[in-house]
Amino acid sequence: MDIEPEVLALIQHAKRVTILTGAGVSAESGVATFRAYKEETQESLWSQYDPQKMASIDGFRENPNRVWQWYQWRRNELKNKEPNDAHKAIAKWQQSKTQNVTLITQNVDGLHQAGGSKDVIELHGNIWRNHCLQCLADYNGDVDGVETVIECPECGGQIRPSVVWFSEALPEQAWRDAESASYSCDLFLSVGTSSQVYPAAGLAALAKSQGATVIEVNPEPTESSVVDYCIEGKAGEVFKTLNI
Ligand code: BV8
Ligand code: ZN
Repeated sequence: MDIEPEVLALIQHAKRVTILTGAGVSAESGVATFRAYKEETQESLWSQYDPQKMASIDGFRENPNRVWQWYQWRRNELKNKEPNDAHKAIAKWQQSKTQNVTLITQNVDGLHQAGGSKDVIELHGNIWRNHCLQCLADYNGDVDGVETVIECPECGGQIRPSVVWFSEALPEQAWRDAESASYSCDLFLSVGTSSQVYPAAGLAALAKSQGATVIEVNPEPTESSVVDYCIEGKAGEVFKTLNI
């Protein structure tokens, strides 16, 4: 795949790079994305389940065990998944001495960390962590194979996955860090996201508003109106070509 020289130059000469990743960056690791990706007629995760039921506080309150089991299924799906070339290339880029690179992810799979990234701004939490819905205490017990909601040892409440559900606020510190990284970059790279979920999808517009160039990496351009350039390709292949 070839990348236009002008785009390549923008990426190589940027001083402060902010990267926002979505489910597409894990697609080449074999992880289902949330919305069907036409070319691969990949089974879309959400199409099997109603997201408002599964990834929402109302869904959990209505049927805690069903939501808990969906997350246990997803954790099982993730167990044998490895970071791909995109995760590894981004981790290497973050070590750059000449460019300041900040990584923000909407993903909850932990594959950026597995690929070597140290500082990851996790806007939507992390599927490998759990906490109590009622008293918010972290729960560090082993949940492998546990099929029903665990009772909180601190308060008797319900243990839930530490991900951000629809209509829940994003973690304050993560959102502040993501906003400031978007306000202060000269290049905003949106990788493998359909840019449909807010407020994460609004970060590119924040970056654009202060003069950053917005580049998207996606096999199919999204409707995002703030994108300056789209590198049409799979994240792993694009980052391999970029060789940064
Ligand atoms: C909040 C964690 C308020 C859980 C997730 C109407 C209009 C605007 C907004 C709203 C609205 N109604 C409601 C809202 C708000 C809502 C929202 O945005 N809804 C959307 C659907 C309209 N947002 C919220 O509820 C957020 N909270 O607003 O709170 C508030 C404020 C203060 C106080 C209290 C409350 C919370 C949103 C977080 C939800 N949690 N995940 C879990 O994972 O189970 S979201 C979920 O979607 C994932 O995190 C995922 O990352 C995220 C976004 O999806 P993408 O990552 O983009 O994935 P997708 O499949 O869509 O796209 C993949 C892309 O990759 C595609 O473009 C594809 O082409 C591409 N691709 C495929 N293969 C490759 C590739 N790209 C590169 N390489 C490849 N190989
Ligand atoms: Zn508790």
